[in-house]
Amino acid sequence: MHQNEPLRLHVPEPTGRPGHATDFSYLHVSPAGAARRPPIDVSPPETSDLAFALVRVLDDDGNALGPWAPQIELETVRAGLRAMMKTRIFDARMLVAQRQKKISFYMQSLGEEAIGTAQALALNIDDMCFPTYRQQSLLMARDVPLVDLICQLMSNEHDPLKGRQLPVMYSVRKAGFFSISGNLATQFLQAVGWGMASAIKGDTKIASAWIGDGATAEADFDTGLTFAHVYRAPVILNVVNNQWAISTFQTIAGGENTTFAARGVGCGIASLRVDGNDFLAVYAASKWASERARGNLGPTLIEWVTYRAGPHSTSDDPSKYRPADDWARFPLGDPIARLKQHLIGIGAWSEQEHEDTQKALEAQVMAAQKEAEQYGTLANGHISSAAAMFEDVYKDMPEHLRRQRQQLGI
Ligand SMILES: Cc1ncc(C[n+]2csc(CCOP(=O)(O)OP(=O)(O)O)c2C)c(N)n1
Repeated sequence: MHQNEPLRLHVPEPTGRPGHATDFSYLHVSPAGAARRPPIDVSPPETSDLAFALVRVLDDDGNALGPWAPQIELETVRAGLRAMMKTRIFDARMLVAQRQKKISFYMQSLGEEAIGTAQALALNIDDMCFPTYRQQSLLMARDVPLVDLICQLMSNEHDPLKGRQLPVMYSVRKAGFFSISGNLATQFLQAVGWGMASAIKGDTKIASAWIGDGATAEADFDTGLTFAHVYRAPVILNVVNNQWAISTFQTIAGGENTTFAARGVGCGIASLRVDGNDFLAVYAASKWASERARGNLGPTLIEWVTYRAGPHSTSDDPSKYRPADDWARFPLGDPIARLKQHLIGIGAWSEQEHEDTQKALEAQVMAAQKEAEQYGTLANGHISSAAAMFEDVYKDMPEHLRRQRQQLGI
């Protein structure tokens, strides 16, 4: 033993940096079909191995393998592919709109489209999702009108949120999409409370909580796990591990030599680590967790292993902190390409259909943007009335806000 050796602080570092390729062996990718599928009434400690494994269905050739291959209608899978494609097209289009100064800010979900899409299709429409800013695929899968979303992004006269929120911070109650907040992790704990309320009322709806790998370092994550475990809340606890939180690698949020799924097991929660770029695995694991929740069997934590393929936001430049070709080397690939390959392989899709769908969705997004722009863009000043700025701070406007509004002469 080196008794007198000076102590050192360990600061985790990614293996890859600009100009130096990432070594992705840290992901411990297992083959498709290898992970076992326990019964839904499994006790949480018995999921320990699954919290360190990787549930996968689609292999590299697009075959669906193993016990997690879901019972799913072909039409639902095709709808899933379309929703993923729509998400990506919408993201690309809005990125351009931000560069053209029509909107002030945008966040893409490139590479993560399967997670929200497949879970939305596995849930009921009245189950409430508590998303972060990177689950627009939930909205796409639930067919929320694109015009409403674009009006929010443009903060124009038809913005459902009246220009009060940063672009992307949608709120679509009737589509089971809880108001996004910029404060990381807060919604994770609130989702647990919503699930508890559903149980207190004797309802049948469940909640779906969302958080990124970085935000798991917030205290609300741990508090959420404690409450979910103690009250056996009907909630799916989704951790999207896309490897990065802006410029910080997931190891600095606690992912080194362990998994985020393992955190659930330690708190007495059934936990799975799943290939987040595998639409069929996402659907199957989400269904499994929803059946547990609906059957009063308790919460499930699912770590979705994926990769944030784009910049963190329109304000970020990833070339400063990670290799430019990182996504191309990521072992779990592209969720859209993988599902496309699977569907073509079973004769349920074709290159032609893909191309036609791509064109039709591009036209749909363009038409929605054109319509939304009629109500104003950031550039032309068609915004909600300034008087609306004072509304909804409280249910009834207090005297001091009334006075402030009068001081503006409106
Ligand atoms: C409480 C709080 N702290 C810091 C921030 C600034 N911030 C915004 S996004 C982000 C990174 C979050 O990363 P992660 O949770 O991994 O999600 P991802 O962006 O990768 O989807 C940070 C630090 C914030 N919005 N709220």
